[in-house]
Amino acid sequence: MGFETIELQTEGGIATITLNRPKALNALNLAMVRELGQAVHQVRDDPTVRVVVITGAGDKAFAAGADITEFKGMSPVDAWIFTQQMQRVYLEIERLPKPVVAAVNGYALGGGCELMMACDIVYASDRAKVGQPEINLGIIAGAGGTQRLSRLIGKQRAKELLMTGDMIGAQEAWNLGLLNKVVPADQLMPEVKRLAEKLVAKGAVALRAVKAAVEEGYDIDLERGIGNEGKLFALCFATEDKIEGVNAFLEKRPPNFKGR
Ligand code: DAK
Repeated sequence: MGFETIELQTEGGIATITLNRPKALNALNLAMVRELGQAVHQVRDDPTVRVVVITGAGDKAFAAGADITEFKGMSPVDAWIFTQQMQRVYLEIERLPKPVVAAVNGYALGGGCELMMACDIVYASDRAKVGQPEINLGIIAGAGGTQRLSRLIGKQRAKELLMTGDMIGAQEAWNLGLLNKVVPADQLMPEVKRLAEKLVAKGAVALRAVKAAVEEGYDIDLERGIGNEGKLFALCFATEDKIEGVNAFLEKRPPNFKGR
C-alpha cells in the first residue's frame, strides 16, 4: 500500500514505520493518523512481521504532536472524532500481538509523546525531548496522555508535566521511567536494530503471551491478573516452541523457534 505521510519497510521480520513529515517535525495530521492506523493493520495481519519499530524521519523529531494547523476551525465534534481515531490507533498499537519498539530520534511532544507511551519498549537519542505541551494551546492531552503518563510515572509527576507543559530532556525522561534506554543519536537506529533482531529470535507465541499478560493484567486486580497469566503460561505448553526451547536448553544449543 502506498502512503503519503508515513513509510513502511519490512526486512528480516522487522517492520519499520517512519512518520514522514520532517518539515513539520512529523506533526500528526489527520492523514497521518489514518495512514498509521492502516499500517498498524497491515503489520498486524502480515505473518512475516515479527517486530514493529516506529520512528520519525529526519534528525529533529519523532513527532512534535498533533498538527496544530488543523486545530484552527476544528469544532468540538471534529475534535471528538479525531481524538477517537487517535486513541483507537494508539490502543491498537498497545494491543498489537507483536512487540512494538519506539525509536525516539528527537522531539516527542503531545500526540508524539502519547504515541511513544503506547509502544512496548522505548529507546531514545540523547537529543530527544519529551513533554505534553497542550496546556500552552489552552487544551489538554487528548490521545491517552493524562492516563498513560500517570500510570507510567505516577500521578504527581504526570500532573506537573501536564500542567506546566514543560519539555524534559532524554536523561530526565529516563530517570522518570519514560524511556528504556538513552543512546548517542548516531547509535539509536543500530541499537534499536539489535533489540529488534533479539526479539525476532524469540518465540512469537510466547512474545504474544507476555504482551497479553501484561496489558490485560495492568488495570485489573493482582489475583485476576495472575489467573490470566496462568492460563497464558499453560497455553505456551501447547506450542512446538516450548518443546524446542526446553530441548535446546537440555541439548546445550540455541533454540530455533518457529512461532507455533
Ligand atoms: N503542528 C504543526 N506544525 C508544527 C508542529 C505541530 N505540532 N510542531 C512544529 N511544527 C512546524 C513549525 O510550525 C515549523 O513550520 P514552518 O514555520 O517551517 O512552516 C516547523 O514545524 C519547524 O518547527 P520550528 O521552526 O518551530 O522548530 P524549532 O526547532 O524552533 O522548535 C518545537 C521546535 C518542537 C519546540 C516547536 O516547533 C514547537 O513548540 N512545536 C509545537 C509542539 C506542540 O505544542 N505539540 C503539541 C501539539 S498538541 C486530540 C488528540 C490529540 C491531541 C490533542 C487533542 N483530540 C483530537 C482532541 C494532541 C495534541 C497535541 O499534540
